[in-house]
Amino acid sequence: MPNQFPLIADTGLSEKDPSLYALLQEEEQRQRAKLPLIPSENYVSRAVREATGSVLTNKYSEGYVNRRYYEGQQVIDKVEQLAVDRAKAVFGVDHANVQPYSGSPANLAIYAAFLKPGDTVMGMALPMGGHLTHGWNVSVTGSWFKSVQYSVSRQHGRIDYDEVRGLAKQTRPKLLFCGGTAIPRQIDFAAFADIANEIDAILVADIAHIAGLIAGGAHPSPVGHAPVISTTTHKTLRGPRGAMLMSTGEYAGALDKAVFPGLQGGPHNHTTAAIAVCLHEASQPEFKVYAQQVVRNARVLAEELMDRGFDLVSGGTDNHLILINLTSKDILGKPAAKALDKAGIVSNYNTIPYDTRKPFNPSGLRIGTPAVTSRGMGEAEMRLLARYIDEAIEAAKRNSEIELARIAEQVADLAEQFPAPGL
Ligand code: DSN
Repeated sequence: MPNQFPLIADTGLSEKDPSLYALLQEEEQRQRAKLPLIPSENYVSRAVREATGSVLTNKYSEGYVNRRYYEGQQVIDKVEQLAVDRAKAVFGVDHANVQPYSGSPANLAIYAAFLKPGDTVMGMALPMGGHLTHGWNVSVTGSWFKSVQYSVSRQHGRIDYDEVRGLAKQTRPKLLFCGGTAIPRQIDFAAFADIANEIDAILVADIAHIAGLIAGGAHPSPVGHAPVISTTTHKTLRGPRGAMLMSTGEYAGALDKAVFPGLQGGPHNHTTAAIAVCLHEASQPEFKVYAQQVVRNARVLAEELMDRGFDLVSGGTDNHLILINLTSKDILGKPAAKALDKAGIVSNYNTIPYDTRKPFNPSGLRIGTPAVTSRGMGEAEMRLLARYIDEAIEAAKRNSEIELARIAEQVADLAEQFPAPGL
């Protein structure tokens, strides 16, 4: 039977849309040739990419396993159940919801589950290392709710738990967030749990940055301390861009209702499938080796940078992340990050605690080791990277494009020796 009307040609991307195809090729080449030190970025495996690009993108499935508003869920239900079961096994939690579209919607669902507008939430201030959705003022979490923000100590750049306790007792938030985006030190979940218990608040551990480290046993787990846990899946966990909420049984129903129908419609089933794949990968013995190496690499990179006169917030790192205060190097974060990018090292400028500068050109630089460790790099390569960072920053101060180009060649050689997975 001939087609009754002209169909949209079903050709591959290179033929259908050469302009977009060329852009994707360009980005793939960039990801191969440059070394990403952005601590929230990583490379997914080929298997995770395959699941992300799978036919599951064609399916609607509002609701939860065996409770859907659309038919045709024979496969989707099994996929989501697999992802949920694997999340529960990897993190040792009672309940997991794998539907949040990403970290910010996941965190918003926590507010929807437990707070009314105007209630009080407490989290770490964004410029201190927290996250926008932990009550920072430009986020709706800081304007629709009464927000109390804690800092790190001016002296040592770490959380001062007595100060957090004092503020919590004074302001009595209903939700207490721990975790963030620029915290180079281990989070003491037990200390946070004590504080939350004293004021009868629900403790939320946002483990987005460290989920992979926790899964691999390279950072203590919040399970048993925080009854609600939020995470993205694409950082150290090496999954697709997505998120999960995990909790004790007590809070399961409220969280599920808040995600759907509270905030979201149909889950992104292709992402759910890819989350299932990354959780399978995270349960393998090799993942433990990976997570430990991420931390070891960060420690070596931090030590090497300090030996070269860099001032690190908190004096080092316990995890995957290093926050550099560039003030003593006489350069700002933005020109430093731009120079590093020219040298083939991708980082991001970042505020440092008590920064006197604005976030768009702050005093700090944030780097981390998850992606380069995924490429198989170890301590020797971290020493080289510290040298390249140091040289690139000195070159930037002299405006030496020639020197940056020379470093870029060396970085490209190093990148070639350690091919990026999944490409
Ligand atoms: N944007 C993420 C990060 O880079 O840490 C946090 O949401």
